[in-house]
Amino acid sequence: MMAGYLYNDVMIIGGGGHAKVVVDILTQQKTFTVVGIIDKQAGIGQYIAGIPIIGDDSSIEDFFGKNLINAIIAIGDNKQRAYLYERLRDIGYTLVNAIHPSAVVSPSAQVFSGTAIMPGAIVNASSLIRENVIINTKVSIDHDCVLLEHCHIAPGCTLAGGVTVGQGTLLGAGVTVIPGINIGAWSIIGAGSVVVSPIPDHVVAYGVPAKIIRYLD
Ligand code: JB2
Repeated sequence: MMAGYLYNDVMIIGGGGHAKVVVDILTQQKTFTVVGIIDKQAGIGQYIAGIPIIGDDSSIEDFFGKNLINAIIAIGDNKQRAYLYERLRDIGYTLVNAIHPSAVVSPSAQVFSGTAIMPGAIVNASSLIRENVIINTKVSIDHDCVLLEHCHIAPGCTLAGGVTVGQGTLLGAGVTVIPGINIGAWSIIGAGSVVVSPIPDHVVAYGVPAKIIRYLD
């Protein structure tokens, strides 16, 4: 990588399937130039989606300020993404958003840093999307929803108005949530579930209607 940094250069942390989509989005968004990927397994000299691997996590501190100031974490696992987000933020990196041009984000919605919004997603009026969230392909988030840090809304989910999703929670593909429901932190809602009543923190719930199946440690 060349010496010196540019304010519109960005590196991606994670080089798997999710990173390929984030590369795609950032390329089409045209706000940032993706200059490299930091991956735990892939080595320097390899390419992911045409982007070179520039190091592993031990290089993250070294790059800051000398080569790079912008980053985005592209790892689906919510705990790992949360850990890396806090590490990069504490170093001083600016965590950027990757928002696909086909996503519809209301001007009255607020999207915090490090969030990825995938093709065909909709974020409607007055919704609040906190840091390091994934709003995956063709998700629909209606008005006044609150998505807290590090949660992941998997492809095809539909959240009606006024739904809250807690920190680090995963809504599996195709989950539907009726209006005004609160879903707690670090829970998992199984694919295809229909959530019609509140879900607490640290549980696995699924079904139609969704029921608590087990508690997580
Ligand atoms: O701590 C880490 C770390 N942990 C995993 N640091 C760094 N720098 N890289 C890490 N990785 C890397 O993330 C792995 O070495 C691997 O290259 C990548 C994870 O790839 P995978 O394809 O297994 O998962 P993903 O996170 O890209 O995608 C998951 O989540 C998406 C949202 C999949 O479930 C996808 O299907 C899903 N769309």
